[in-house]
Amino acid sequence: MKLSNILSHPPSVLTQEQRKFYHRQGYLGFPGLLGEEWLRPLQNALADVVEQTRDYRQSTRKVDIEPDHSFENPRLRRVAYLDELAPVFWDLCSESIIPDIAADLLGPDVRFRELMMNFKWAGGGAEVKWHQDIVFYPHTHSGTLQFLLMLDATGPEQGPLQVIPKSHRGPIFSHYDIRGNWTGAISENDLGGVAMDKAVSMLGPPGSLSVHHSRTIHGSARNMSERGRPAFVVTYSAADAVPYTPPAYPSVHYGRIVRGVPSRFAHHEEMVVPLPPDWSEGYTSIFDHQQDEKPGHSA
Ligand SMILES: O=C(O)CCC(=O)C(=O)O
Repeated sequence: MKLSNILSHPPSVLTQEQRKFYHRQGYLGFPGLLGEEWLRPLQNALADVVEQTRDYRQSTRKVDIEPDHSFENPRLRRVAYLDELAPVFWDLCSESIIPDIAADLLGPDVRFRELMMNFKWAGGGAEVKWHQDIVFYPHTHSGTLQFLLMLDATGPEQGPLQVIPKSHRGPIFSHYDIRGNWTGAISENDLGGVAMDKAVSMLGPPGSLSVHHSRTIHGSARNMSERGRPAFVVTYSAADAVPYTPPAYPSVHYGRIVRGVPSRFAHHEEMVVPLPPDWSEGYTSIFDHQQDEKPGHSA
């Protein structure tokens, strides 16, 4: 759906000004948006997941562990397919205000893509290098977006999500190295032309939510603080944005309509998008792919 059509639908939860800000800047922040009625059950369900994975010795299709993960000191990097693991996780994706915001930004018909948790533990939780999501899951147009919901308070020293305003209007970068290996990150060279000094950190109390456009450059530094930075990562697409590569995390809810109705048309936007590797046989996580790269987060 074209932007003018999106904006002509009355919003359900955002102001028209917020919608315009998102489309101009490529992101929006909602400090402290979700309250205890959501956070408490989410925390409990997540604690169960951590308990059940204490004895993991290696990463699996669903659970990506840090190298020093142990029973006594669990350090998960990411748990994917979360929407399958407890009803409250799927409720968050389908019944909360989050899909309402997605519908205000993408148009009324919205598909769910995936839900995962990036833990970013205290004392060194992994960096996410600068990247653009569209390269991980290209669609016929760029109407996909990613939310981060902060389970705990997030300050500047915890490796918060950072976004580069207006970068969704710039180039789509390769995310491959010069030898043609997938890195899942934008090269230092390409970042040289980006306004990295304009990076905005998404901070706030527990329940803070951010959303960014599929072309927005974003990343986050290692968490060297003494407090973790657990973030739920939820992605959606407009129903008329049709994916043409296999999903990294094909959960049972992948592609489900969460607002509105299925589209009878595909909307195409002219853009050149590097194709990601074929992940139909399995995917671990962005952290795993970015591991081999030199440290990259300097904003
Ligand atoms: O957890 C973060 O800080 C960034 C999340 C992200 O961009 C991703 O997982 O693709």
